[in-house]
Amino acid sequence: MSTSEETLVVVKPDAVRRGLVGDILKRFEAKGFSIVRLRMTTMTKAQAEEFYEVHRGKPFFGDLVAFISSGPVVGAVLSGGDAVACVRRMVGATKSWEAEAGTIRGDFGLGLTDNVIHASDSPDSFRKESSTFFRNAAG
Ligand code: FUP
Repeated sequence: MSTSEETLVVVKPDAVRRGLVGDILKRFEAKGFSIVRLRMTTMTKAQAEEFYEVHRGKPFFGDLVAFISSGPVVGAVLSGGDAVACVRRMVGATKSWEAEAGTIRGDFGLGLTDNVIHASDSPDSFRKESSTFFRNAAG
């Protein structure tokens, strides 16, 4: 039996612009995860910098922050068995062109910074990222 836990996914601006929100979230529901929190928002630059804090100082940090705050994103907290690891497997490899067919990045994108979706990589990241993402959100 897997232990129930929560994780955060953020459908990135490239995927929102392309009208893929429904197709992407549907996969998590079909798998058996429950969407327990949902928010569409455009991140401020400061919020984006905090969200990607672990990457501060890396050469791609500026482009990453500019991209994630370039338009609306949809964040969802997913709840279910082994959510962090299972959702990461469903999302696929960071470089979308290398991601396996059947994964979200493998099926919907070709980018690196613009790689369709973000998913927390640990329970600790989930706590930090969701607190940043949902700050000042109603509900
Ligand atoms: P992932 O956990 O799969 O999202 O991947 P990483 O934590 O390694 O990367 C975080 C974000 O930085 C991703 F959106 C991809 C992006 N990135 C770049 O834009 N350039 C790089 O060289 C590495 C990562």
